[in-house]
Amino acid sequence: MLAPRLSIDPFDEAFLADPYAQHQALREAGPVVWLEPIQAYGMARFSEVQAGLRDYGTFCSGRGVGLSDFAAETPWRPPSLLLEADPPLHDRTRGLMNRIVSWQALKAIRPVWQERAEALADRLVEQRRFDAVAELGETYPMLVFPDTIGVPVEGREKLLAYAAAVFNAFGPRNAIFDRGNEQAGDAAEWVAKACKRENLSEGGWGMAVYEAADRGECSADEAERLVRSFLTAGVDTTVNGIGHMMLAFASFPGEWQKLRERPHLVKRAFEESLRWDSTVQTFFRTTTMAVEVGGVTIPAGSKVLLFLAAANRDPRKWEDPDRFAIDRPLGGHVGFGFGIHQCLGQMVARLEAELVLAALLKRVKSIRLAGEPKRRLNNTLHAIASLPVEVEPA
Ligand code: PQS
Repeated sequence: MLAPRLSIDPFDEAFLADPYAQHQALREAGPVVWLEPIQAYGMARFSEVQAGLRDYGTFCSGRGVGLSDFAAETPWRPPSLLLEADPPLHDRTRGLMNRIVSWQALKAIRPVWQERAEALADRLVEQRRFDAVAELGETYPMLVFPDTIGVPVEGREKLLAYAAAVFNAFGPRNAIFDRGNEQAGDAAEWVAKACKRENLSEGGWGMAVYEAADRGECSADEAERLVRSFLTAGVDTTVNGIGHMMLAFASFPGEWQKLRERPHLVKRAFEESLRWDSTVQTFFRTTTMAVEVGGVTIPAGSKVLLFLAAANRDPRKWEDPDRFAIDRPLGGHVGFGFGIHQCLGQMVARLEAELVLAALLKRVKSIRLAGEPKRRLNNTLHAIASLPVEVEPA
């Protein structure tokens, strides 16, 4: 059977501005669709997305997780040794990184991260009105994450523009990609320098990668590129994760009341906000062989776009999926992906969100939108440029 052919372009500006409006059409068309404008397959139902992520042998990452096929085109930057790698290479580098982003490492940073969350919450609640993206979503990760990696202070604000450009590069070479590159300016050079051993501080996670190289776990060149992974994936993702968590509470005020009564739901609230609005909207895989999905044969060497965010609102999986409900039964969303590539930084993201949310919860009686949220279009991330909120102190 052939896949239904759709004229939906998941990277045009209307789609990116409101992807949720079009996810239903993608899911309803079938388990696999052919997306004419990008000449690639797509899967938007939970069960097929999860199965595709599980089957890394058929749906590989080594040919890139963007639209560009590394077997046919030169990658936009040297491929990530994690994200854009398959086993066995992937498992070696991922094992090394897992030992750095460990439970013990997180336990060690928690007190300092908590102190910074409390201080920031004090200030914002005193202000009453603030931009939950510029003054919280961006400020908090920038207060904690770059120090933990150990990058220079001078110029570190470039991390945001760099990440935005990389995430754009997973899509087509559209106007959003060009704009992102322009705005990044010399950010890629700054990041390349920051990844070098001599520019990383002692005791940081960046230096820890080089220490793994000293023990023979990887080469020095690989270490440099693995530090780049921290710097690429670690900021813009949590910026928008925290941003959407705040948007969720501002949009569903009853959930804040619920959380005030049941503060043990803090961690679940963040998971639910990721399900409700997944920062990472999509990723591609490439088929290594012909594969049948729901009666449709996808030929070998095809790009397949996995709609993580659509899967996270698939009514086949979730009851009342458009509702943000912090006490919904745990369901195993795919906002952090699934399988061998599942987010390396998920514990970091969870810790940041938990500390921010807990700090606000102690101080805030209610949250409301104080203006129109503004979106920032990105080919991979669902991103917010500005989110004016007003809080009522407890
Ligand atoms: C890298 C790893 C992960 C890397 C979008 C992108 C990523 C989540 C959402 C990402 C980007 C880069 N993660 O290893 O360089």
